[in-house]
Amino acid sequence: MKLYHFPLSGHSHRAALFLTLCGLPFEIVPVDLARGQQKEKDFLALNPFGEVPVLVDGQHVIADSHAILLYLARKTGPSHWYPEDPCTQGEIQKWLAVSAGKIAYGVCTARLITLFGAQDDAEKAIALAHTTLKVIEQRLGATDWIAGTPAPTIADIALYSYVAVAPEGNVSLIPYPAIRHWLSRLERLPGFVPMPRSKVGMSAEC
Ligand SMILES: N[C@@H](CCC(=O)N[C@@H](CS)C(=O)NCC(=O)O)C(=O)O
Repeated sequence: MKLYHFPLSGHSHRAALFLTLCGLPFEIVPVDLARGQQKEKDFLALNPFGEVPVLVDGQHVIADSHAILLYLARKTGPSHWYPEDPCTQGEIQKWLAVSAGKIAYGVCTARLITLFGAQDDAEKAIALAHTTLKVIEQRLGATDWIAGTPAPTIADIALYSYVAVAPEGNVSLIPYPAIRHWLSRLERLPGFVPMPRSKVGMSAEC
């Protein structure tokens, strides 16, 4: 399998993290977002939206980080990553939607501003980040894994990357002890690979 990837992208990281946690061999194909490689013809043929990550598995091309998580979870067969029962699947889908929405427009956008100088409303992104983290904190105060399962699911993987680097976007994790414990639990899983850290936002201070 080939993973088209940009190292500072949390969307790319969640796909790479899941591949390594599953012990699946893959080759990284770097896509230089700063150079606009994602908008070149060859890449657009893989993903017309011009975004990483994209997974290529033989004839199959899967764009979108959440689609990749689901594809890999189904490809590797039944497991704790995506349990069969409909209630858990519904719960997982709910958190994948949080990842694609509130996490993308909250913690992720706040970091895009500090790290890449994105023209966006930092105050609004940071406010959404905290509203979202408060809900996640409450949930993780009651269960080890976000979908309420005894073992991690792809919903935990989807949420991990941008939450882990939230301080880079000036979103402190100090008020969220349950989230910090959950991050540590994920980081102890065999095959874990870290999200690259950058000295921006609050992370510049430590
Ligand atoms: N829905 C997509 C979003 C992916 C995304 O936003 N990728 C960003 C990097 S983090 C990207 O490739 N941006 C390049 C651009 O917009 O030009 C997913 O979940 O994979």
